[in-house]
Amino acid sequence: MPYSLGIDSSTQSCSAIVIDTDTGTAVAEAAVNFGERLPHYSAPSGFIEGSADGVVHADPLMWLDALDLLLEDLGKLCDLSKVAAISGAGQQHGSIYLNDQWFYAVDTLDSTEPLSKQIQPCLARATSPIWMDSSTRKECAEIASAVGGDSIVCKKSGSIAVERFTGPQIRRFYKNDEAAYQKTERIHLVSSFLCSILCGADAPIDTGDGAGMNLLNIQTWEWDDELLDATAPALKAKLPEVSQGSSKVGVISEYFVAKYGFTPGAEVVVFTGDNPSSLVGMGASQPGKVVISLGTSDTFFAAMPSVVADPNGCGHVFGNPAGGSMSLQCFVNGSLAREAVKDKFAYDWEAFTSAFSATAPANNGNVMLPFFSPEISPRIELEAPLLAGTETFVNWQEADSAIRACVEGQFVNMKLRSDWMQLKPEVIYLTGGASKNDAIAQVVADVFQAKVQRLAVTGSVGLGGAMRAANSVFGSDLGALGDQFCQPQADSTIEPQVEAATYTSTAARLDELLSTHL
Ligand code: ADP
Ligand code: XUL
Repeated sequence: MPYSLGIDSSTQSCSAIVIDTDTGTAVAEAAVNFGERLPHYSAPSGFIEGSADGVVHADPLMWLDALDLLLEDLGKLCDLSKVAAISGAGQQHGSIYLNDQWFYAVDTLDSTEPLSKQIQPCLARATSPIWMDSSTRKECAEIASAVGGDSIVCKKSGSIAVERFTGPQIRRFYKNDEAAYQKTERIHLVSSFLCSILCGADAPIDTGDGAGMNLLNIQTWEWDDELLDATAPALKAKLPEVSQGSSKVGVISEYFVAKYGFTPGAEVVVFTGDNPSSLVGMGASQPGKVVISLGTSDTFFAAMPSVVADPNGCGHVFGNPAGGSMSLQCFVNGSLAREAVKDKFAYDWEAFTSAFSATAPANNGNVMLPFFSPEISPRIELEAPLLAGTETFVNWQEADSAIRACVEGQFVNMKLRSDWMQLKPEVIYLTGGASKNDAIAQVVADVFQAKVQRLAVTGSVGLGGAMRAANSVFGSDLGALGDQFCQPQADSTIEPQVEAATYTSTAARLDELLSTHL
């Protein structure tokens, strides 16, 4: 069987994985860190530093240079002529603004010149706002008010108008530089931009990444006319087509054949957002499994059996590249909150972990909402945690109890905020830096009353791309690919150890604490 290639253009790097579905192995992996390999873009962490008012942009030409470097590296590690299926993903929400030269340029890429040099004249806006940009509060309010309120935006697009989402970003561009907006003939997401380059043709946006724009209707999976009108004039003509995540959109451009030795005719499948791709790459694209990622912030995502939007407006609904939809909910106070409690008592992670054996599940009624910074799930402007319980506990005099309360508070809150998804997970896949901590994993299993597993997979975004490509091009079953590539680590399973009702009173106390501050 030929190989399948998955590409992940993320915030700090562009990486790739080549898989062989016959042998169930990764043939090659490579990564290009933007800051390290492309220092002349002055973006050590992948974005241009020093902007004011919440503006965070990146140079889209940097993503193209990284793609060239990545394929050059990858070609030294494996035989790229064996690749017959290609897909990938981009950091969500980021947007690229292209003029009328784009359509011809992407169709006639010259393998003797770098990609960046050929696309540079096509940019109608020199830089791209990315997901870290929070400059559009005003535009979010304007869009919501134009269509009748946040709840309508949420019902239509799967999320309330959110600062980092592409629609509000487009509106800000239109308001600040109308002439450049008028010159813009195509607006791409990071995913659809790179997909276009790879297949040498203007590519569609998939329903997974498209739903992160506040422009796509999650019932019809088509651009929503009312949201388009509320965002900027004549926007529909500037957007690509929408397609389902399994669509084949073209074959590899001659540029990559001549330059890196790909085989003509290698098929390209539509790209998606990094989170939808990770859902596939974690082996969780069918309902029943939930992924909880414990990184800087905590993220909860899952395939959904039906399309419902969060009535509270905190969560997001995206298209699931495997069909249907997925939910995603972000919790700002994740690892950094756990670290803040740990550091308050000058503990290391070992002492932090021991605190759980020194205390009992449900913590004798001592509870905490560990919000050290404003939270978005639920939306609450706090700068310090809320505590309830014994006097010594609320005065931060019980270290072990505070640590348990922090973690229990995080996951009981996560369960309460994700109830709208109507999921009954059989298994939770834990990933991210804190997932290796067994005590934290035990609290997750106990609160959600589900088995918790850690997967051997690293780089689930790129892997998801390679699996999707193999699924669409070779007809390989996604479930079978998951069995091959997404196996749990040996001895990593944690079963619930307490009864379902254990956290009922914790949930009630946390809700009570919240209601006094909302
Ligand atoms: P990101 O991808 O957002 O950069 P990671 O997934 O790499 O984040 O996770 C990093 C976090 O993991 C650190 O902020 C740290 O708090 C947490 N972490 C590392 N080791 C442990 C541990 N043993 N127990 C709990 N948390 C840990
Ligand atoms: C999701 C989000 C981030 C980006 C970058 O809504 O903003 O997860 O996709 O990873």
